[in-house]
Amino acid sequence: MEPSTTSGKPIITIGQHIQTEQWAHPTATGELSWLLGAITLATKIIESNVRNAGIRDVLGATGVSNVQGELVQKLDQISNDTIVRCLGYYDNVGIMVSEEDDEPIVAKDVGEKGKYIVLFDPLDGSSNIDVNVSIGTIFSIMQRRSDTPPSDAPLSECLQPGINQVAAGYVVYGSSTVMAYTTGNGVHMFTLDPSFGAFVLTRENIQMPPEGKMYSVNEAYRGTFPEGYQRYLEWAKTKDAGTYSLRYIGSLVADFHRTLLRGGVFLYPPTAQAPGGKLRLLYEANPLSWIAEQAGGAASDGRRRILEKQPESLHQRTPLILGSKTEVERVLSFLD
Ligand code: P6P
Repeated sequence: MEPSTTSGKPIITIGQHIQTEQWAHPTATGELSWLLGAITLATKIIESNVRNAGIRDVLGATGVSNVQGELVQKLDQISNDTIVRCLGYYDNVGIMVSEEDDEPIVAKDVGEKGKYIVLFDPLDGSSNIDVNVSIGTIFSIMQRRSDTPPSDAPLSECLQPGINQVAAGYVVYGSSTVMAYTTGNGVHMFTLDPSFGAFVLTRENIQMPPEGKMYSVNEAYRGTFPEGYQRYLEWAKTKDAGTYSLRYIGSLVADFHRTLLRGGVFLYPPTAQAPGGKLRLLYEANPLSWIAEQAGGAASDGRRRILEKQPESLHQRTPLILGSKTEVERVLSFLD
């Protein structure tokens, strides 16, 4: 049974867990722990806005579009501002990269002290907000590679492959609010207890089921997927494949959270509308791919491991095949 605040089992908050992780690294300075704590604070504030969206005037669009060409929802902007305000004014955050901002954000020029780059999608799936479908926040943390002042940092500092991440996580605002994170020492999951506003440990060292008879894809675009993907989807419907189910929420964090816990595979292939894929490499694919791998899963763009891709631009998109190792390998076998 999962520990909870009433089961008599230990009550461990995410702050205590992060601290324990830090103590396991004698050279750790505590800065990353602080950073994860600031992100946790931001997601609690976002959660409060999401839960009250129908009551507070935060539903609907702002009327402006972001760098992705998507209409920015009010909650997108509020969530983005919240993360910047919780993170941006501390010396260990040098640069932030957000889905909502064309350029990197340097909230405070802290000189060579700003050792971390925080990359995030403040509210993924926001088109679902107005219809009460689960949405989420995704974050990735890297270290800067030079001691130039952040405001003079070349863009290349932000364009690091996913293998360089030092921490990654997501929060899914669903029937409950759940955060999962990794610092490279397994994947650990926490549920927000709204009665006292803390994320409490509910699952430690999560292992994704190695197989799962569930695939998650928007089949409406099937006709424009590359042929190999179409062959996989045909196969998945045959008796040879066994009984696969299709589950697609249309909110990446929710579809990934289910895949992490139940197994299966999420895929967003190249389409006619998005020939390079739709999902963003730096602050969607990289963090979720690292979490998947840390949980024993796999992540590919159809040709190579997501975490080894060298980003060419800040908001670069990528095809994404993400989930149970066996299921990802099965999809790849159709693409050869
Ligand atoms: P489609 C939401 O807009 C999002 O960025 C992801 O959360 C989700 O997985 C994907 O787009 C859904 O895209 O084209 O199926 O609506």
